[in-house]
Amino acid sequence: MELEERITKAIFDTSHKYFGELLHLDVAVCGGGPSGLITAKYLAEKNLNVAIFERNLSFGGGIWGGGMGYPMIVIEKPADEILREFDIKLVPVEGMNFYTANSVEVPAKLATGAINAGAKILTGIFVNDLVLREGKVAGIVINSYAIEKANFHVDPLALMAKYVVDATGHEAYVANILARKNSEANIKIYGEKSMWAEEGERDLLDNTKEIYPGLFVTGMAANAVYGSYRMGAIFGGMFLSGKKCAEEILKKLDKNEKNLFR
Ligand code: 48F
Repeated sequence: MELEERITKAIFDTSHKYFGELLHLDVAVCGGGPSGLITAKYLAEKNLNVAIFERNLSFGGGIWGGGMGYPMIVIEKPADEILREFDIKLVPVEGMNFYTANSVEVPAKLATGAINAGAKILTGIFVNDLVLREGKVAGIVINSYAIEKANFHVDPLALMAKYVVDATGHEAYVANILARKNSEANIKIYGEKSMWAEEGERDLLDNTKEIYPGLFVTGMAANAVYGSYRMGAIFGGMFLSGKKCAEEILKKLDKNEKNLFR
């Protein structure tokens, strides 16, 4: 066999196995920004089959750009405790209750943490719809983002999941799809408000929840669903929201498993 053939075969064979492991996920996380990466890490470390689907070729969402391109983000307490678990350097800001961190170091280490915990990150994959079963979200519909962008009429593929997380940021893309295509779901999406950092951060944890059976929202998507404020380059709420989302899913999984053995 020529080297070229062997390269192609290695890629075909391993990708086939890789996608095979995604056919029935415990949790499908839509969007690889800060909230999605954190959610995935805390679920994967409990030995769950978790994958993140990110439309761009890189994970990290809105972190890379820092604040208006300056390479720093702000993290307030107590979210710094989460970043310490990922070994991210935090610089205290004199007289303030917060830290700065580097906008390249943060996504790189969050993704490393999620991958080391066992989560898979698929890039270039667009979540364009949901699979529904009897009043519950039961999976995601995915396509290559390159195909979506080219506007080719190419049918997508579907993967099943016990839970789906909308971590798509300001667009709340997945929740919007659920609301727009399924009137019987009776979901109202309010859309995010203009900036008010303190209020936005405060609302975020309350807004992080299961909005429809099988579908959780985290990060800016949660504030967009419930019409709360945006907060700009302060990220503590995103990390706390990601962790809360994982904890809520773990509670549900725990309850469901117990019901099974009753
Ligand atoms: O936007 P993003 O970083 O969302 P987040 O985790 O964090 C918000 C902060 O970055 C910032 C902020 C801080 O105060 O307000 O904006 O809530 O990450 C969302 C990711 O989801 C991807 C998108 O490319 C980005 O990387 N995404 C969006 N829609 C889809 C998607 C989709 N339909 N399929 C796959 N990925």
